[in-house]
Amino acid sequence: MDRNVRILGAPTDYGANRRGVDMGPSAIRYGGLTSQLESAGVSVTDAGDLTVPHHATRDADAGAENAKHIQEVEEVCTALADAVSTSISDGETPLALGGDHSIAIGSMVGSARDADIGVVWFDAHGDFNTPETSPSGNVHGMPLAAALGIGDFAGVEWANAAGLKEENVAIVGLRDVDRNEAAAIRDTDVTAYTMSDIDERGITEVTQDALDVATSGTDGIHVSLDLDWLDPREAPGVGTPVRGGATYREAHAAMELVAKSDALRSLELVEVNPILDQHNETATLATELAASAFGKRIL
Ligand code: 5AB
Ligand code: MN
Ligand code: MN
Ligand code: MN
Repeated sequence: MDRNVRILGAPTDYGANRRGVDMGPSAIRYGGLTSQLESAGVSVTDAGDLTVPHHATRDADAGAENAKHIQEVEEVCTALADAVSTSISDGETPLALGGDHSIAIGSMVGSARDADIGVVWFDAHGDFNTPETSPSGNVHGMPLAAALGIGDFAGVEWANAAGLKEENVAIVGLRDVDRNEAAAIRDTDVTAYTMSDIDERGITEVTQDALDVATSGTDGIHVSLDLDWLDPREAPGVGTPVRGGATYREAHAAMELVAKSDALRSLELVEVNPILDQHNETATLATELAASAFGKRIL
């Protein structure tokens, strides 16, 4: 079946505390996204960027201290959820470009609107904080908890509209998890693989297990790729780099397995920060990994 991919830019940094990640969509496009995707044999429509309220028009201290800019995050995520769900209804596969990882709440809500979905979350971090446990108040450290309805996101019912099942969520590549966040992950039925699991079992086995978790009894999967999943040597252009991440080859191997699963319903590339990047290499890498996830073949 021919796949039609719809690019949806979400140029927001309201969920993070380092400016610049809002330029991710431009950098990823400039890194050759459309031609990479076409080389994977999919047809591409670029829908441009969602409208994100400009910082100059918003109070710098908006939102509670423990969930900063939650109003702006909601605005962006609500618009993204609609765009993702419309794209899927039109028979396409939406590809969301962040932006910080808070946009994942919108992607998941949209992807799950008319279906039961699983999620595979490639990240150095758990993104499982809640306003109570977060050390930073930055919502990009909370999207998985928010979408699962965990924690006191007062007035944030929009976030857990995805109706995700914990048993269908897998996190891959953990190496920087806050103490209370770790306890929260352990308390759930979410499956979490650390970098040590990848060391011991190899990327292929771990990713296949994660895909099995996400596809079991679901209609398809959302794959969320935080570029800080990769080692900072490969992906320096991210706001929260952590040493000891996935290598270039491991990342491609994992994305190739995503393609093989034939279950991909929506994809997102997040946390690319061109201000912190070197020669746009992180953005370019993101485009290559997306091509692998859509089945790019060498032979
Ligand atoms: B990312 C931290 N756990 O909650 C927090 O990049 C970092 O989307 C979150 O994975 C990193 O602020 C969020 C310390
Ligand atoms: Mn991360
Ligand atoms: Mn949900
Ligand atoms: Mn993340």
